[in-house]
Amino acid sequence: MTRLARLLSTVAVSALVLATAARADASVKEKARAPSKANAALTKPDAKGAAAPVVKVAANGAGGITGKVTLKGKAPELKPLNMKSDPFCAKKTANDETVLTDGKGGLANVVVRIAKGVKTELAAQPDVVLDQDGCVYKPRVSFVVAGQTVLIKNSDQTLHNVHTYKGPATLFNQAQPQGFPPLKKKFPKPGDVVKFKCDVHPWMTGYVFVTDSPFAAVSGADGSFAIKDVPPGKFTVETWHEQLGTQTFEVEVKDGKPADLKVEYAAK
Ligand SMILES: [Cu+2]
Repeated sequence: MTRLARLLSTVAVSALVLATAARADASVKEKARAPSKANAALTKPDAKGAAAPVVKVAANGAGGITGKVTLKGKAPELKPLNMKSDPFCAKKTANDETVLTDGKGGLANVVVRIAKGVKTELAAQPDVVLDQDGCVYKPRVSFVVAGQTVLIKNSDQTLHNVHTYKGPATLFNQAQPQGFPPLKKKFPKPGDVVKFKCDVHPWMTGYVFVTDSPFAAVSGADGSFAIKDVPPGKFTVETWHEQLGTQTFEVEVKDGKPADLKVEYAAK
């Protein structure tokens, strides 16, 4: 009932999605094709002249983009990090998770996002939490909508030093002793990949991908991902992996059902 009430109170776009969800279909095409009648109506320029569908974050489109990222070829062996240089970290264990699979081909930590085709009137978003926990960044890979707050915590009983980079350039570099409150940071530029390092513990690595909408996801342990509440339309989806690079897909979400997207990376 709560969900229904929420749906009824959302924008016209999602109302139309709901109305057509029952006879919905979804498909992924490498090449763009003519939009369906419903899609054409939804992507018509609005009063402000914007061509892309405008969606409030709270609006629940019944569609989505779901799928799985796989690694073709042999996954590298997981190697434990050497954390002996710090007595606190030495008591912890962690692996180098640069390329992380589930052993069955599923590839984790891939950012999947709609890079083109949707505009968002961004409602208030909860902070994204990045924790320094066990002398590693958790999660290793995440995304944040430009302008949204990243809350950087230090849950360890040791000094960390949050050193962020865009490419080779430092964005900020701030010590965070144990017990200190979280740092609150915002990243304004969509498309930026912010790399997190720690000058005290050189093995610590994290990435925050800055998106221009909440229509994004990070593949989980088994490689699966789900971008929810996507309105009907044609979108350019971009995938990003810290070592294996970027790929682009054209995806069409028809009224309602999730479009299925299979993403494959070749092992290096
Ligand atoms: Cu550290």
